[in-house]
Amino acid sequence: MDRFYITTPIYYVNGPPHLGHAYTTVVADALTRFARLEGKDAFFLTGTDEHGEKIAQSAQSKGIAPQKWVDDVSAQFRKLWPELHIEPDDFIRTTEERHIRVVQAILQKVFESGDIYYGEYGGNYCVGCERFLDDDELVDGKCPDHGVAPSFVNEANYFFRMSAYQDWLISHIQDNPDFIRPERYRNEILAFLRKPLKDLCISRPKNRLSWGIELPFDSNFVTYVWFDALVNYVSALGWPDGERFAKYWPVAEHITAKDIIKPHGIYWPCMLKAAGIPVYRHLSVHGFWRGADGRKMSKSLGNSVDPAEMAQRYGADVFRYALLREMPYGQDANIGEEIIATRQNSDLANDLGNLISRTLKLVFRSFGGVVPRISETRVEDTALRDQWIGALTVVREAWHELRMSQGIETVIDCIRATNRYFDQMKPWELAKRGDTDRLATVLVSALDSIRIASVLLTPVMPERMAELRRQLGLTSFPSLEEAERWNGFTEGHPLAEGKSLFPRADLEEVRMRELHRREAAIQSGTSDKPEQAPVDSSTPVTIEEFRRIDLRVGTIVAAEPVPGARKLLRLQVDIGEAAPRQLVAGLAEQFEPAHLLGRQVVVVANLEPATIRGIESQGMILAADDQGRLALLGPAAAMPNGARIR
Ligand code: ME8
Repeated sequence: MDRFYITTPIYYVNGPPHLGHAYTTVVADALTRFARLEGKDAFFLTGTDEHGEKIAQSAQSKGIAPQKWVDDVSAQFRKLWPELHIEPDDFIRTTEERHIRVVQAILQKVFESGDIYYGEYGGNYCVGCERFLDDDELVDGKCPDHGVAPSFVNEANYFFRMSAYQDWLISHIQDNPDFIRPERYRNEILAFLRKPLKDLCISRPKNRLSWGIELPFDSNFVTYVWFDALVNYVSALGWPDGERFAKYWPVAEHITAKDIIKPHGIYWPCMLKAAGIPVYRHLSVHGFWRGADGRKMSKSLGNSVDPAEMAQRYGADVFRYALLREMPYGQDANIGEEIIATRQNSDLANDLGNLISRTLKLVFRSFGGVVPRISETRVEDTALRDQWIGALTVVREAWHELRMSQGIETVIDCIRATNRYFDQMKPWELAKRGDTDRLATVLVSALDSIRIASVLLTPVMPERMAELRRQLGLTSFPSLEEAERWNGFTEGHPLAEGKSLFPRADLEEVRMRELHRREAAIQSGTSDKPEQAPVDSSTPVTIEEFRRIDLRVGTIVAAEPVPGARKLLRLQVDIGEAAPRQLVAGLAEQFEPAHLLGRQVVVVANLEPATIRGIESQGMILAADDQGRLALLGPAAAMPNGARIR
């Protein structure tokens, strides 16, 4: 039997699970369920990463003993997964004995082979990333992912001779094009590898950090958290001689977001090679979720999405559907409650739900809820069949290549085609006319379509599809083999009555709720100027995208402080329109309102208005920012207000 082994990152327990964690784990769960539809023997691993400075610091800041802290937070992850219909086959914690044993055995093995040595090193350490950053990884002296300056650490430690594996790793990546995918992340890793690879510092002296796994060959040190964490992927399988290891390791596939490709794409393969363990088969990297406003999710912006709340409000299956549908794997995507609700209303209620309810209703009304006998088929019926059967190959390939969003879209396209078929065949009129033969064929075609959809959407919406299959009177575990059969119902097969599967959300209500979330965040926020998403210079903007930004010259005609807001000024800026624009800008710490009057500035004129401290801001003023020291931008010579900047 074909096998399938998938892992998520094991998540840091410095805080409760969030949407990003939920997404990767939903992806792994859905891929596992898809593998089972294909009849594969599948194993899905997730867990928590519980050692290291970051965790020790978060426990300390709460005044809680590290073990108690990690027990509590890890339990929050384990509690959330079933709420999202996520069913891992194992959940590993790095504080478990079964893991500690394997980390120490691998360290000992690599130590004995001569690839671990003692030495001294100084470098910039980011606790958020839990790794030393190279100088060229810093942006304005800060870690671009965590927005803080790393601290310089210089101490004697043990090192893993990673440099010895550089050439081997480059060839391995070149010889195995789908080792790291999608391609842009493979290229990113190959780009890292164009520079000489440094050896990896793999220990921390206990007198600085004791929360970790003791080195087996020197009890004065604990293991560096990444050398500890990555090993979970084999310790959970019982390396070296566990039955699961023999069964599943040869097909290992890791999924992570782009933030941790370096440990997964570089450290881990080198560690495996050094320990004499075959490398994993795939590393599949996805992008980052941003808020609905396109900015990095943050509490202070009120644009974050709480997975437990969404699952409760829409049902876990609808939430999973929205996540898998909205993010093309590998790219960044935006998410917010309105996006989820819109997906529910359009794809699920309008398309799928509508097809199910009108088909079942007619089968009950005209045939007493029993699948009728079909006599003749027409070209429209076979065209519908061909579309569904053709879609199966597309869907299967899409899931194999982690294009779940496309796989889902293909199913929804078929559902839409079935709805069009239904509209054209007008079975309600056939019923009225008493054309029972034709009516039977049309309804059975629709039923077959729904049955195939119930199989193909099971990985995404396991519970709703189980209920749908109950209503279709199906008792078997869904399989792709079943989906390949058209005319899959036998005459006389009874359907079961049931409730409507996909209710509709009131979008007005949803919008109000989102607005309240944002306002509440701004009201309660400590910062007047919300933290900005780091600039993503890896994805170029097109000239058309740039042209969409309407930049104008304007003159500041009024300026005053915003009461109660240390940093904010309320400005009126004439940009050549009938009335000046009102803007709220974070300039108060550096500029006296009076000194701004008459200054020409650059205004983003088509920025979505935002309400800040109850004042509507209708645009934004551009300034250069040197770690908080601001210089306003303006034309080098006086220009008419409203002059366009190109
Ligand atoms: O890095 N969008 O743990 P972590 C999408 N313990 N996915 C996101 C996301 C976002 N905005 N934010 C987080 C660690 N993720 C280490 C891993 S593995 C041996 C050790 C997801 O808690 C995504 O999967 O910081 C990302 O790679 C992971 O959470 C990072 O989780």
